[in-house]
Amino acid sequence: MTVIDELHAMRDEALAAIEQAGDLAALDDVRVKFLGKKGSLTQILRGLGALPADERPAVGKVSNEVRAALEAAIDARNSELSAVALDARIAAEAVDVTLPGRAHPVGTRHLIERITAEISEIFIGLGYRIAEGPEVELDYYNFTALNTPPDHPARSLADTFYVKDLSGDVAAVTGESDVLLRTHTSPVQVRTMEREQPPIYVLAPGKVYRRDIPDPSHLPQFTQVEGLVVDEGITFGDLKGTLEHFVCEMFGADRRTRFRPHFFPFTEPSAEVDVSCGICGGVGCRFCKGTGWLEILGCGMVDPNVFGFVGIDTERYTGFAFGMGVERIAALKYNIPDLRMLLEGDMRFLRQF
Ligand code: 2NM
Repeated sequence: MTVIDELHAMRDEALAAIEQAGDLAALDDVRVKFLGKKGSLTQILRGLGALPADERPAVGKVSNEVRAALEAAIDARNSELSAVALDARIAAEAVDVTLPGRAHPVGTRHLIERITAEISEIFIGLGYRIAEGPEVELDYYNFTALNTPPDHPARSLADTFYVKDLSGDVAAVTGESDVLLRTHTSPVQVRTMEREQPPIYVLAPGKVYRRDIPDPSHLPQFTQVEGLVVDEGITFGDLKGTLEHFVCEMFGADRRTRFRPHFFPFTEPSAEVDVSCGICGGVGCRFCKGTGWLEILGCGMVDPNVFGFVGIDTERYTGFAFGMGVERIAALKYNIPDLRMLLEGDMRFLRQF
């Protein structure tokens, strides 16, 4: 077998191996095996020196042709295998745009927050400002300045959370304390009247605390909105018109109101306000316990004694005030049978609103 025959045999073997290389690594092995420094071509050409000089050019020419043919075949196969590798990578990394997306649950404000804001908006529309104050209050602002005498039952340990001083002060030893969790937001209004001269039109929304055992109609912590107006010539008629407007905005223009005489230490005269039952329209049903009416708030003309504590001139000014429990308003508006459901955080319940 001549050297040229050897070259041709090697070329055919190499072309077959190139064709069979299954991936880029195998193809490179083939290249090294046939064209590398110690590869087949080099081995064959090592015998070149033994040939007669006149045969060498022909062998050199065939050798170059074989190298060129193999390099071309390797390049071509390289392109094919690269394309296959790229296809495989694209397939592996592909994003399936038909897959359903992952839902990101969006939170909402709690029902009580939203109703508090709704009530606030109604009074802001009438020109009121929002006022805030501390939830841990002094007895003076929560009771004394609100004309609530020292022996009033609301002041008892059974009704009010008193804050104990743990520093070892006398108050801690005797159990008496002049610091408490506010039982209504009225102290915010007292602080406002202490600070500002009339005209005063303020709304005080916020958390309040009472020592009640939770049941369907009581919570030891709840949300109140109270309002206060002090100006020249304010009458009970202004109070009625204001609250009737509020009820229409909050519950609907078809609802009626009634004012029943009541007693509060801080207002005189005082009243409780009912709204006609939204279930039966006022004829009486289970929801309104047969009365046709639902109690929604308390109100009255600010007692002159309260003005005395804060230094407002009772000869020049009169005022009215009112207060309501937001959880109770929510329960009436949405027929919620038990106020505790508003605090339990059961999303199946809360998501309805
Ligand atoms: C109510 C009912 C009646 C009230 C009174 C005052 C203040 F500070 F002017 F004396 N603030 N809030 C008031 C009056 C609150 O809640 C049922």
